[in-house]
Amino acid sequence: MFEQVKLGYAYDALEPYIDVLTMETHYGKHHAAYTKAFNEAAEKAGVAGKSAVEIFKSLEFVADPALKKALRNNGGGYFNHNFYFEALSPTPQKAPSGRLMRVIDKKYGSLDALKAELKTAAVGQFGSGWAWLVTDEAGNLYVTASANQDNPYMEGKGMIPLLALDVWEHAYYLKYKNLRASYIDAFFEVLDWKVVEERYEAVINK
Ligand code: MN3
Repeated sequence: MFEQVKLGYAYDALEPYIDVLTMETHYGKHHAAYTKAFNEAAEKAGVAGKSAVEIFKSLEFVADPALKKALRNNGGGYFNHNFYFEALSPTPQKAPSGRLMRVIDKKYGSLDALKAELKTAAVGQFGSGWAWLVTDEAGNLYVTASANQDNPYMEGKGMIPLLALDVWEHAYYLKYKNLRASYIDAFFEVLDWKVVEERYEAVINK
């Protein structure tokens, strides 16, 4: 049974950066609906005992196109939102502190430069989708973007997500209207780099 991550904060705790109505709708409606539909599709496909990541990596073996689409869209919607919401915090650590910070400095020059690259990817994602900071198993970082609810596991390139930035209009339209870039700036105000760093450590220490 796939379940939404329990939020470690109240719906209004990310104000003024992410407003309470967006949180109620995004987590309480959109994410809840993806999770419900993913559970139904996983049950139907006989893969309910697998992890979401295992399901994403074996989507090509699902023969029924409608079922494959349901697993992809709702599974991505389930997983990506868990990944997104659990990295937000009203009291975020504003930068990584250990090896991740050193790798960012080396590759991008500074954390601000990495954030600028993520913002460019997020603003440039045409239509609905996500921007990502990903790593390969060796710890090399890359910035990517995906359409719809796709995620790096579905691309089969061995990339492991570290940070997910939701740029569907439902993530920002109630407060920021058409100003996606303003929402992205606000996202970084509540992004907890401690969580991102823990994910990185889990990959490189495996
Ligand atoms: Mn969303």
